[in-house]
Amino acid sequence: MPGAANEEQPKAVLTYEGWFSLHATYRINFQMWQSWTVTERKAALLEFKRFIADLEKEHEAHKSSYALYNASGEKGDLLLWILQPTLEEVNAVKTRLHKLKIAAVLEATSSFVSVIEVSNYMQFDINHPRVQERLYPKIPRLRYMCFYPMSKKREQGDNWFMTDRAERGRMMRSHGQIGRKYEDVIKEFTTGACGLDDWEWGITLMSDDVVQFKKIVYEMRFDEVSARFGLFGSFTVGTLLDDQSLTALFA
Ligand code: 76R
Repeated sequence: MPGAANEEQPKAVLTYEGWFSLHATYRINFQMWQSWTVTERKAALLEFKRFIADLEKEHEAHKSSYALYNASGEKGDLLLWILQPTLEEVNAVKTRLHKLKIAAVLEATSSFVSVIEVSNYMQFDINHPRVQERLYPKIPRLRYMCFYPMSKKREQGDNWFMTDRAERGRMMRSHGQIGRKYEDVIKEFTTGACGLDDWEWGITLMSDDVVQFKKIVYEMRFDEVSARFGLFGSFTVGTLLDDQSLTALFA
């Protein structure tokens, strides 16, 4: 019986799931874009902005959320993060995007499907506003966003999933202590992807100071849970796209 006091604690920690998530990057084929007539470009950009405005309306009403960033480097040009109550709705947003005129110049360069996750290594009340805010976040409009998928090692000697529950709790406490030092400068979101995508978690960081991403990730590399068990995928960083910078990008 789960929760029976005299039973051994289950190995898997209880997790709470919130909104479903898609992180996707797209490369813009500017050659093709510029081969379109001014009228075609105007119509396509207007239609894209209407799509964004609809996401914005739902975000404002706190029914779902999203973020749109200009990806740095050659991993893509657009970094889109979609949060919706169901996977069907995440798919619907993606499909709607694919059917826009502008999609003809977009090439998907990465995608990560997951679900917002809060794990109760530390005891908390699920109804606490802070927990609800983590499960159903209104993504802040901060200048920079960083996303990366990660897993935890399953090797002889260093296997996170074979590690004693109390030991994992101790390491997560230390992890949380480092994380909380950045509370004022970084907003962090954890999404779980076991059974959904190729890594176990997705980490999304947002800040008005891009250097803070480097600081937190570097500092955590020295902390036991990341140092011993962390396996990291591809990092993507980007700058906020608002109406003005979106217009400039497609100018
Ligand atoms: O309350 C607590 O003490 C801990 C709360 C907490 C959990 C359970 C927490 C806090 N995290 C948790 C879980 Mn986290 N986190 C990461 C990364 O780059 C790296 O080395 C690691 C990537 C960052 C930057 C980060 C930041 N965290 C997790 C999990 C799931 C673990 C599991 O279930 O096994 C992962 C993979 C993960 C990774 N974490 C925080 C932060 C920050 C900034 C905090 C404090 C946030 C806050 O309390 O508001």
